Amino acid sequence: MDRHTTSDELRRIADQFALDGTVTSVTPYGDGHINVTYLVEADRARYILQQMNTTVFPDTPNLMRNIELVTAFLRTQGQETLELVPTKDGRDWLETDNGAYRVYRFIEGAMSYNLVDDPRIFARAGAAFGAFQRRLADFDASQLTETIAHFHDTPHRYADFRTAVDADPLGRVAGVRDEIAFFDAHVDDYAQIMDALADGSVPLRVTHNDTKLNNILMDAGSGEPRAIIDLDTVMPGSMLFDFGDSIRFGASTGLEDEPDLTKVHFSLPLFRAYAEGFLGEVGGTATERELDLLPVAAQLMTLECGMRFLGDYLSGDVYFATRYPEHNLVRAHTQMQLAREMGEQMPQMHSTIRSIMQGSDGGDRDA
Ligand code: ADP
Ligand code: GN1
Ligand code: MG
Repeated sequence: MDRHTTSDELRRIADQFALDGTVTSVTPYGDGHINVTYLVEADRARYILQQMNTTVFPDTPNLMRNIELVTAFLRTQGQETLELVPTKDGRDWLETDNGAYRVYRFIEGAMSYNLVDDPRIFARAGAAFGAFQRRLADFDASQLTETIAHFHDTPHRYADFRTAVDADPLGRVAGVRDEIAFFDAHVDDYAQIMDALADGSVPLRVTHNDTKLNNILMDAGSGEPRAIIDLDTVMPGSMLFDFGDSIRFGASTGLEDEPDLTKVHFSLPLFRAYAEGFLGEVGGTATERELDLLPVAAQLMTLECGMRFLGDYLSGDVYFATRYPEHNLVRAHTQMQLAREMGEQMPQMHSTIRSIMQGSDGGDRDA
């Protein structure tokens, strides 16, 4: 994909969408790792223009169909959500020699976080992702295409990681032997969620699958959640993926790419806050096995993301957007540190979930 589209080209691309008013500027925007995102300012409204990552999501028609279906469904429930702006000739997206583009209305008056230290904010994120999943419980999952196969299949991710280690195209393996050994040492843990899905003790639900904190927009005034964004990976999955991935990113005292590991720690108070918010929405429908695996899921999603970052570093940074050569390695290090600390605090995480389910927070469970 082309990350160097000129601003004239971008204006021409934006001009092909049915925008309100004339385009005045197009500038890079946001912290996403996958799509190339721009803010489009027109004289009467603002928009998000995205060059979709067609390497990561090769089936654009079905990806866009998923997004249409899910956003239409959420809208009927009165939930604010992404709103696609069609091209002037009425299409959902634009195919150019340079790639595939789409436009969303800019959700005004909202903000997102890459880091929180206030548990109350994180609890709201938990409630919002929980509510998202609860709402989609009534959505017919058979309509959805799986946009990326094996997305949170951790044993499959580990096999991909080992393939990257064996290929070692840049000779980077020699510098990260300890990191590789760390992910190898956890090999017996990786199948826990997939096994539970296979034996039916964990049900398949419609899940978001990319629940990091910056994929939720909060109202800039009230601080209340407004909309869940980045709907590219909404597909059948486990509640454990959504819970675990949120904890991975948000229950940390440091940024995902913080190079100073003394700043990066797993925070049990943030874990508790998120779990209270999330289980307040979905605790009543969770199976015993799901509740039991929530702490494990936090660690597994962290290990999985860590090995994806390290694998991408070894492969030459072809998947995640990076700003400097060691960026994926720095990200892998934060995930390793968090996964290690989660392992140490596993008993405390379990007792936190138990106490939430016994208290009023998830109390609709027995109702
Ligand atoms: P990626 O898949 O690369 O993560 P996202 O869809 O998450 O891309 O978009 C990247 C960023 O752009 C988001 O984190 C958010 O800050 C911003 N963004 C995306 N869509 C909107 C929107 N409709 N309104 C306002 N901001 C948005
Ligand atoms: C990517 O698209 P974005 O930046 O929200 C990735 C997630 C990772 C995350 C790590 C489609 O999310 O799976 O957990 O980076 N998305 C995809 O920050 O691979
Ligand atoms: Mg995103």
